[in-house]
Amino acid sequence: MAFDDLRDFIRTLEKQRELKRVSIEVDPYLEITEFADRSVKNGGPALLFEKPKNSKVPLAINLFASKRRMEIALGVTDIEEIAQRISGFLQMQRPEGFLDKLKMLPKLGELNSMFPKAVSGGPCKEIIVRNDVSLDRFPIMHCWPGDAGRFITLPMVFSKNPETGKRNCGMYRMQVFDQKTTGMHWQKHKQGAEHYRRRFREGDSARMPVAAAIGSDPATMYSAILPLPPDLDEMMFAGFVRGRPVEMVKCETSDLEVPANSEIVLEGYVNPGELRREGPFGDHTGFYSLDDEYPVFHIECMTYRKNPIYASTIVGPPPMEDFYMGKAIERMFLPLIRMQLPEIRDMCMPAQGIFHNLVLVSIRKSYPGQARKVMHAIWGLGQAMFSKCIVVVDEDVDVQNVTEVAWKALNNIDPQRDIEFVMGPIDSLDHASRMPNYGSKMGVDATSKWASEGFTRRWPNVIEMSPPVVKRVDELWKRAGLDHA
Ligand SMILES: Cc1cc2nc3c(=O)[nH]c(=O)nc-3n(C[C@H](O)[C@H](O)[C@H](O)COP(=O)(O)O)c2cc1C
Ligand SMILES: [Mn+2]
Repeated sequence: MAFDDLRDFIRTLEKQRELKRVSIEVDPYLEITEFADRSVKNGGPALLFEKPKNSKVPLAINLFASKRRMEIALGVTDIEEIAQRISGFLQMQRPEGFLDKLKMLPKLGELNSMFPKAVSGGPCKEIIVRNDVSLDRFPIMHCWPGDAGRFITLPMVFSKNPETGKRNCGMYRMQVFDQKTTGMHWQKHKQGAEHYRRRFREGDSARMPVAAAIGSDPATMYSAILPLPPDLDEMMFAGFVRGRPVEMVKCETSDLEVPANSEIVLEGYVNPGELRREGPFGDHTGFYSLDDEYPVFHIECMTYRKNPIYASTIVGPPPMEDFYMGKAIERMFLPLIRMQLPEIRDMCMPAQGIFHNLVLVSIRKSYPGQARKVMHAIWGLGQAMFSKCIVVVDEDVDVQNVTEVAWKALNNIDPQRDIEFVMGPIDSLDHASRMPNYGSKMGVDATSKWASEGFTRRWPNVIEMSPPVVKRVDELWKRAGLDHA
């Protein structure tokens, strides 16, 4: 079951009591943030603001802001199902006989749904505006008091690799400078920035076409945040997840393509070398990220649906919607990581660590120094390079239980021996690193230490009651009348 578009998703959420309409007027200047923040922190529903102040366009927020809504968004009862489907592909073997081949058919069908389908038109073309482009039509939020202005926070930003022609889609916030100009906050390490750099380096001074689509079916929207390898099309991943190809339609002003079911599409370009101050912005970290220079996005054409719905999110002190989006990434990408690092049992990025500030990893240790090898491998793996503190524990530790990790890890370390610092790339949002984008990271080997690792003392066991006694006391407990105490 794949959603047709954002509206279809909203209808389903509403039916399942996961979305509430707000029919009173609420201001996109700060007020919607306060609503959304309270709702996500209280385990509340997604919100559809029908009357954002100064706009005729309704605004949807917190669409992905719970475990349950992430599952609905991706059409599963548990995110692990997607992880298992990915594993299934990775373990696919040459079919041996007819039966094997038959069994593979559904898989081939799944493969088929991965490839985006080019269509010649679609809902996002219902209204085409070229001459009086104005972002003022949309209820773009001013999220936090110290923000530099209004920001589009949930866009799917499309660009093409100038060398390979491959498409990329990333979610990069866009600060509104005026009615037809925004910032383009693709950070240094992201694919949009790479496309931009490549053009610039080659001395190509021509405009670089960019399109931002806002609001689509949820799997497609979600794919924009996935840390996929460069040149791997997010639209393929979206098609795989939803089990139905993403329909793509050509832009009016460039040869970029966008999801045909988008609510709103902003078409335009960035000029190589043209930068402008962007930020500050109340960010994922829960702090305001500092202002910095980013490219400028010039909008030439807007296309949108009749009665469009504007999709938005806020980030800020955790847990926010982005935590639930990030948690699903953690679950879906585990099998991929385990392909390279099969010793990894589980991984957890707790909310307080804002994705990558704290990565807890459990491993099955088979040789000396393996915990350190795992840290370095993670630091070398795409956006996992941003992992600021990696704590590696033995496989008996449940990394989803942060209390257990703290207890066992803190007992297991000799800090000077077991903590390792490395220098390398740092997330652009990190405000503590000595320089922007460059600084230190910490790995903690909290596994039990072996003689082959130079540990000459004996290693103690964790205390556990013997099972027969536990069983006996289960009974005695009741007899002692303590059940109701
Ligand atoms: C709500 C939200 C907002 C985001 N804003 C930005 C942003 O402004 N700049 C950025 O570089 N990454 C941002 N990200 C993270 C990227 O979307 C993410 O790193 C993605 O994998 C980048 O895709 P790419 O590898 O194709 O560049 C945001 C993520 C979320 C969930
Ligand atoms: Mn990408």
